[in-house]
Amino acid sequence: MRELLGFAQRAGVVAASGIAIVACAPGEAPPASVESAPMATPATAAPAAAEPERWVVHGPATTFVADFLYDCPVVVDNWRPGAVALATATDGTQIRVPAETMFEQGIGPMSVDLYNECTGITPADSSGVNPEAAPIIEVDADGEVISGYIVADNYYELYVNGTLVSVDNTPYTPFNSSIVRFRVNRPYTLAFKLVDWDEHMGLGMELFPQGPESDRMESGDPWFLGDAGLIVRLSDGTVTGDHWKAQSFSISPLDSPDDVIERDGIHDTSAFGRINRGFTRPTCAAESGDVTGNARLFPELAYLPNDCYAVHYPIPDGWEGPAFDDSAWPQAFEYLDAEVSTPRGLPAYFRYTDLFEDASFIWTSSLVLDNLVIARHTVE
Ligand SMILES: [Ca+2]
Ligand SMILES: [Ca+2]
Ligand SMILES: [Ca+2]
Repeated sequence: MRELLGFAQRAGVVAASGIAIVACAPGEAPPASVESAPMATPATAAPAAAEPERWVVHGPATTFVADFLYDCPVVVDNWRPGAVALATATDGTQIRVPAETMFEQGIGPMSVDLYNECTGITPADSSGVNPEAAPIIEVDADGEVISGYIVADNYYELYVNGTLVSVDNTPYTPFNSSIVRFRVNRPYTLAFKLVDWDEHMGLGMELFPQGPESDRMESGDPWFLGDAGLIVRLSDGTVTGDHWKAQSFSISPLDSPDDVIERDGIHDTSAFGRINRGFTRPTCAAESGDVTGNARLFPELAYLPNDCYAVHYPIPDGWEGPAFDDSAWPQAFEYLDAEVSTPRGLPAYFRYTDLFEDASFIWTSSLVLDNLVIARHTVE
């Protein structure tokens, strides 16, 4: 992840004007279909056909369902729209990108803030943090109360033994962090749905600040490959690490769908190696001299399609529950703090590293290309 300095003024203006709620890409009709857009579920989108092993999408999704899901009420340095779109796969299946989320459906419980610039909850350090600020979500009435802290780039939903316990209240940016409490008996299974959000919808790329309001003109990058990460520590000592399972269900941007192969239950991009932010971008996402990008907030820029691919997989039923068999899934990969962000870029974590003692950031083998990930761990 990187910061979006200079974005604040523009974002504030747009939000205050109310225009952004119905803003469209140049030449695009207003989103009259927003209310009636089908909640396409890959697992059920093609009931008459055999379940496809994968869906391939070529180019960005251009059918927008929502221009932004979250409107920060104050001006912050790093606010992004959190749009949702429908991508059409080569077999005609429509896939909601970057993901179907409980946030979009308005289903909670919404997360309680550890750090959130939009709500003004920004303790200077962990001494100002009260884990009891979070209500106790009942999984088992006679269980043990567990509290904990979560940082996810960009979005998470947490299930405990199949019960939805916390929904990230900020789907894209600014980068926030959360407090969670729940009551449960052991063993219990933690299951996270994780989304690395994007602005080239469905292609896993961000739009870095462009245009006269940006103070980062020189580093503005209309095809920035967004990266991800999850770190969790619970009061019973449970921490994220490579003993967790993590499987990817949406992989982009790719020069070819053949860059992903299915191997022993893994949606495998290991030919690229372990990928962090140092990843050399695919040719399809290479920077060019042209000003391009999804200019939804910068209509002076052209919206140009590109030649990248995305590969999507259906999320299996029951993924959130304790009975789900994740034995064939790959182990999670650990990432160093410095591979994920910086103290300046992610105060939601770096101010409170003592609350995450012994925990590591995790993701799949690709911190960059894997944009919809399920991570699971059972606490015995
Ligand atoms: Ca978030
Ligand atoms: Ca991200
Ligand atoms: Ca990404």
